[in-house]
Amino acid sequence: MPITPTEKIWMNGELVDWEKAQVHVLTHALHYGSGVFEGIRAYETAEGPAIFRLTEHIERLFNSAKILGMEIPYTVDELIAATKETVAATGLSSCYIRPIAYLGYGEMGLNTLPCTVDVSIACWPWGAYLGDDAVTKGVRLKTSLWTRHDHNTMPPAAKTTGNYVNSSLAKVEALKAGYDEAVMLAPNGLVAECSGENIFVSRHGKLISPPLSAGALEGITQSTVMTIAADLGFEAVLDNIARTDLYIADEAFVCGTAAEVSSVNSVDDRSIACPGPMTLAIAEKYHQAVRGEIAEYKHWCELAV
Ligand code: PPE
Repeated sequence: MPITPTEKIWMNGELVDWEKAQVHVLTHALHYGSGVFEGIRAYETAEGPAIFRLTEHIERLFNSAKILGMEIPYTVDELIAATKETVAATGLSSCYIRPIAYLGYGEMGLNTLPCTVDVSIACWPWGAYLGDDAVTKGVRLKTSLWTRHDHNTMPPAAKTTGNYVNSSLAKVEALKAGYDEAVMLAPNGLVAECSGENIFVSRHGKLISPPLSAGALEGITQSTVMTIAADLGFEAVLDNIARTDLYIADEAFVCGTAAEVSSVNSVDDRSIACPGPMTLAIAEKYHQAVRGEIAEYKHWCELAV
């Protein structure tokens, strides 16, 4: 999806003009995928732009860095403040936010120990990730021929830039075959997640989503959905699912910061009732929660100014 430029990007402690936010071609992360990043959304609320679950996203960024053995030269609080400052500087009431910490210019080679860590935060307006009608019409999924990373190759728990080569292989394979998104299986053959979202199925009235141990990212939207589902009186658990759980699901949806809650209408051409009643109820409550319209979830909306 094309990027719409905004005013400023935060780079290593200062706001610079959008077009000046550049890196050297010999930046380590460009060669070796040595970066960690986040995808966050800010929404317009009655009190002004609010960044949804900002603290948890920044904490996950630090956990990704920890897995890589990368020392981010800022504190969690400093990057929370920097994210708010960036959103405020663009003047946008809602946007997508992309913080990234990466090994910078100056060292080449696989020994990352002497490398410097650079940090930047950009934001821009970003529409519906899987299409405007993804909740009502639903998306068509294809099981990828590419396997999700194993925990002992490229840890899927870390949101590492290099990990996303695997996601892109699956996404493009699905698009070229006429589908909207790819479901990825872990090396043990069980479902992990989609190329850029966690997945939920409903079977016998119970919602199930594969956890981190199944090769999924520990999604913040997944966690939000678990809370909303419980509050709606639905049983929801993190557990393993097989590919055939998807084929015979009562309903299914994918969720992520970018995709929000999007219904699934088929997996490998086996149709699934769409949009299902649980999916619709959860998607509606999520839509309200991120906009600060539900009192009990308001603590998730961290005001940018
Ligand atoms: N799994 C993967 C592989 C993933 O990339 C995401 C986010 C999720 C699960 C859901 O995580 P969370 O956003 O915390 O609920 N994918 C990001 C988009 C990837 C992209 O750059 O494109 C996102 O939603 O921001």
